[in-house]
Amino acid sequence: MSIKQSHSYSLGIVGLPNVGKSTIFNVLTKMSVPAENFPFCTIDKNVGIVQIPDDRLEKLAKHFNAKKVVPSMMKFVDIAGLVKGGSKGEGLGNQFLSHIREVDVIMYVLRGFESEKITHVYDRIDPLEDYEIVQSELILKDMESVEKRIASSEKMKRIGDEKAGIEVELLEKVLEKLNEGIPVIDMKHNPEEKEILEELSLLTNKKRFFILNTRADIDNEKTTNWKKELENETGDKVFIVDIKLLSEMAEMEEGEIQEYMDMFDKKPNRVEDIIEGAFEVLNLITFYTGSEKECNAWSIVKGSTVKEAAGVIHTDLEKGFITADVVNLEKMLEVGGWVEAKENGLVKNHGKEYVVEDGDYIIILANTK
Ligand SMILES: Nc1nc2c(ncn2[C@@H]2O[C@H](COP(=O)(O)OP(=O)(O)OP(=O)(O)O)[C@@H](O)[C@H]2O)c(=O)[nH]1
Ligand SMILES: [Mg+2]
Repeated sequence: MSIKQSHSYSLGIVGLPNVGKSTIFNVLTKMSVPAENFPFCTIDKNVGIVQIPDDRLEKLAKHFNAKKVVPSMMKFVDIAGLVKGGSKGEGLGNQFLSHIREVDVIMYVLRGFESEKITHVYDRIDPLEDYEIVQSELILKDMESVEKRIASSEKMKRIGDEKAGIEVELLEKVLEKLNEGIPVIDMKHNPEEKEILEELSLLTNKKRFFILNTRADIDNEKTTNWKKELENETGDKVFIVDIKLLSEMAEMEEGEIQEYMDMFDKKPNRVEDIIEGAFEVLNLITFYTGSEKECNAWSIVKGSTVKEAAGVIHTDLEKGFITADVVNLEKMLEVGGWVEAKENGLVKNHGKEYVVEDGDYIIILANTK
């Protein structure tokens, strides 16, 4: 039985041109060290798969002296900057929007930094308005997709397809709301409607969060207000990130970074904070498996059962699932290991309905023939 690479969730980076998207993409994707233990692969010049930094996995691997360590992964997609009217052929951006159809979460990068040298396409600094512009482009692209789908469903409806009829009715309502500037994710839909909409992979139906790119050493009122306004308007998480600082830190040694960080009263957000943010937005937790041969970290949506967790590792493990022994990884290591954890009654045996908790170390018993 082969071990499947943990399904990697993916994140799409969007924003106006020259706001720091590629810079942050480079910082995020450079985290990987060139050791075979930490697989890193660049699929395309603007797509990178990154290992999730994970202290608990490191501790587990050290405990077992594991030959191989397989962290959980996240895929990042960096696209060209969007501009107003992109959907009508301005700039390059809109044609690249299709590259982020499949991502699980969208990270907006908004420019808050002033610089004479770096041109702003609209010659002013206004992250809130920039957000509106970028979002409008996503909405326009979605309207295009919805209109196309309505046209094809109409045909099916005419030949008596009942489901197509329901779909047309729903999509027409969605189109109307999109036209009012409401992203799909902010509309109210019942589970059946949600399912129909899922299929369309609409850009404004994705979870999202914001990077407000501005200098870390000036904690000014302007930045705080931008953050508040954005949070109020969207209800989503906003990270203040000094992208230039991060890219400078990427070139430094760890000791040097610490010295640098100590200069700030309030610690600037780092790459780990951004990834943690993405995990939170996606509602993901991590569980662990492995021993001397190989230690793995796996990401899974909070609320998943241990049987579903088995499926993340291998479909055969889910199909043949019998039972699982589960212990909190850190508690297990505290008492000295698996045997000690068992002796101390920390290991619990669970059936398929057990809901996995963040930090669980799991041994699955399955009939895989
Ligand atoms: N002063 C300053 N410059 C920055 C910052 N972030 C990025 N830059 C600079 O801005 C320029 C554009 O950055 P990119 O990361 O290429 O921007 P982008 O959003 O990918 O731009 P497009 O690919 O054109 O859409 C580069 O010269 C960066 O060095 C920042 O926080 N402060
Ligand atoms: Mg770029």
